[in-house]
Amino acid sequence: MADAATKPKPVTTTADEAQQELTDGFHLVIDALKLNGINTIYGVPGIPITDLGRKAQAAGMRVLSFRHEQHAGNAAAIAGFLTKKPGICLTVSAPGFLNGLTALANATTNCFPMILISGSSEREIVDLQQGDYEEMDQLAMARPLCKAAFRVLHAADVGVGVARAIRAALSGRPGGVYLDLPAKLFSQVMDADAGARSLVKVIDPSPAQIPAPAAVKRALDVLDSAKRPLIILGKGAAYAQADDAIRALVEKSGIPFLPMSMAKGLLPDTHSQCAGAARSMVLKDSDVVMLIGARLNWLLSHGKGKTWGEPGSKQFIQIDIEPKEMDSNVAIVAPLVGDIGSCVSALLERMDGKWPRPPADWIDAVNERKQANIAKMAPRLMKNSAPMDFHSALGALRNVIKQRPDAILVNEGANTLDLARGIIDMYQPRKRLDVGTWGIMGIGMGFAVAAAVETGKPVLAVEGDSAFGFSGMEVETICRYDLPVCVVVFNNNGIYRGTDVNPSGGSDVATTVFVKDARYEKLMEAFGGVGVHVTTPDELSRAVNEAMDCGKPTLVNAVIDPAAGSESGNIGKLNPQSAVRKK
Ligand SMILES: Cc1ncc(C[n+]2csc(CCOP(=O)(O)OP(=O)(O)O)c2C)c(N)n1
Ligand SMILES: [Mg+2]
Repeated sequence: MADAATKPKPVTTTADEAQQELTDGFHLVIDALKLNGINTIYGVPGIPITDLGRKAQAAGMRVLSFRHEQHAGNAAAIAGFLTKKPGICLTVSAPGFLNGLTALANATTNCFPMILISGSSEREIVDLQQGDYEEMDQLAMARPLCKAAFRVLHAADVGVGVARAIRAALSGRPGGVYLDLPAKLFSQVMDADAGARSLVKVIDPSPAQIPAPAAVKRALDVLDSAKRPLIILGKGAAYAQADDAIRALVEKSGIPFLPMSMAKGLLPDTHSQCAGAARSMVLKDSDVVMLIGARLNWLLSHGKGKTWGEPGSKQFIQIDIEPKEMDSNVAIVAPLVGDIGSCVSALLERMDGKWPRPPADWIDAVNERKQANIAKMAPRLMKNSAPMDFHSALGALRNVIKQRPDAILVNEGANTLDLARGIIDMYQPRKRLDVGTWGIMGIGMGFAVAAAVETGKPVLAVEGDSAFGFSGMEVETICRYDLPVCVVVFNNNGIYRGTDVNPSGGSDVATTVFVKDARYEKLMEAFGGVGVHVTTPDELSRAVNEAMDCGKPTLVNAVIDPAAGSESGNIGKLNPQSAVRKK
């Protein structure tokens, strides 16, 4: 049955009684989402979906309006990552849809389950290219950028359309799905009972995928043969929410582990087996590497080259739900295909009580390197000087998270990202949300909003000044919903640095620099939040601690030495270099 609150308004006259038994496209979409436990929508209103948002709110859903669809889309995507339910982004046709599409493509690349629902214009006019209001063949545009794309033309198909979208987003490797809802659909009416019967509650949308016993044995045989084993945890492992099993596997095996960025905290970064501080060494010197929900893409130098030591020195075991992931870059000697929870549990079951610890010389070598690197870094994190550099500012924020391990850290930028990833230890799973596989700028405020909404925990967003600019207007959204978000802008006057000069000597500034000494905190004040300007690590600590304690929307403008950063942070070597010296 349709939810009482979502039915058309009660009517009293006999003539209208027939009305009471009707439902329409608007209500069917809302009922279909609610039936599947989806209660939050992130979007931007406008023709033809304004009323859908209103009616969803009236039906008890949380409908959060943003200032730009890309940020609503990013919010939906990270909601999907955090909850294992598809996050919903709702947009208008053509331009709104396109604004949401970047987030949809990014979600698909990062394997976050989300559904972009966009209203669309009259099919008959769009297909004849007769120039309709916001005309665009959205379904065709979306298809190559997501896992699946569907259009619903008839009210009676809304239930199946929503069900297919949910199943496509969640099953196997999760990702983005596009659902096209033409304007005409919303006003289509049908019998309310038939409508209710047409809805589909999706049963077991991400079924367990059990690995083959032979594949489990093969993986354990390879692991057993290792002299210098390493486990790499990816964000797939974080998404899986198999935290206890993963921790048990790591601890039972005694193998050093390396967390990828968004897998930090799956086991605490301070865990004795964490090899984060000896990253270069373990990648180079390990002989057997077990990847758990981590892909051998550019972030791991494709599993080859100098990073990985002598060619042919490595054997890879890979756990992934997607069989096509295997051998994507280098040969995988022991592919273990299945969902991460099932695979890790299967490995654990077969590792009997006397599983051998890795050779002591390997563990000692890793620990030695780790301690040396930690000791080298320590004094840089404790400097209390003005202007701050990245290390001293991040040293302060590191303590904030140490004292609040359940807070969520959102992070984007270049230096601000790469250095924060190394310096700020994480202690709990799924607490670090960042630029992901694409290194995309602009996720900041969207992720921060959804992190606060979905978890109710305080959020600390550590943002390069350039990165912040991509989604900065959403501070109004943060204030409007009064979310416990503290944004820290690392203000070094530009992209990577604020010191570049225009090589032509002309009056335009260099391409990478911004207005000097900008006061970003005033943006937050404009909407009733708290703005603070800080120049030392002590001031930064005080301001952020206060914000995190009181939960008021806060923006801390943290002045960073404009000369402190390096080109592209840690990935400068990816910039193409030409032998030609011409300017
Ligand atoms: C959507 C998008 N556009 C552009 C880039 C290129 N890019 C990488 S990092 C960055 C900004 C770095 O500056 P900032 O955020 O201030 O960090 P800093 O190094 O100064 O701390 C840009 C524009 C990108 N990654 N994503
Ligand atoms: Mg900057």
